[in-house]
Amino acid sequence: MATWGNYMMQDAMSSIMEQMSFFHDHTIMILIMITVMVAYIMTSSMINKLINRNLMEGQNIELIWTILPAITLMFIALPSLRLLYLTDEIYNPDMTFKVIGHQWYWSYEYSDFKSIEFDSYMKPSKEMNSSEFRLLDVDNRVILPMNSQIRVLITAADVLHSWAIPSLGVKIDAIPGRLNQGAININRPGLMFGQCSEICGANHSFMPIVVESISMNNFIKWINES
Ligand SMILES: [Cu+2]
Repeated sequence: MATWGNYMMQDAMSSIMEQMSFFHDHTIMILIMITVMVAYIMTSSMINKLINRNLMEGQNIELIWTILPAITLMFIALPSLRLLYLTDEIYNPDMTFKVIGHQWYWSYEYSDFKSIEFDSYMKPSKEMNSSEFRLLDVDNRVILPMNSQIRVLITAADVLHSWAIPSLGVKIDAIPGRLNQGAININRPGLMFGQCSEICGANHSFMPIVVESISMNNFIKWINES
């Protein structure tokens, strides 16, 4: 990753996250327009000498400045709701895998095939090679096939955790005694990094998540070999 890449979010790896980025940009554009307008009105009303101390009300202008913000809010609320429901939608999944949060590591189960189970711990800095990210890489990555609908079932064994991967637009709480569900559809091969996002104890910062998406053929090969 380039120097600037270290300061930025990973690019979207799923269409849901792509939509979230678009929505973010759309909302920021509206915010910029409002900020510019308010700044202009504030400076101009400080500078000019247009004063009328008999002015008590103006029905028309009041109607306009009540309705315009309401319409502006609709332009944010409607796409936001669309995105909310898209994120929540579970299509017919091709496969399911399970995530269990522990203090302080993740464990994964693939029980659709033979029952594959493994723990995923953060790699200690001493054992890293130069292509890996400190505090972010794990010993056992989650391997998933790309271009397929995947269901994630998430729970925790001890305390609250949260399985979060920004580039997939996924952040689902891992709650003891509860099973949460999420949907993933990764649209290209690569690595997705994430971290536990619920303060879960002393080593909360040291239970990262790495998802590796590969082609379906390679995924089947991986399943057969593990
Ligand atoms: Cu945690």
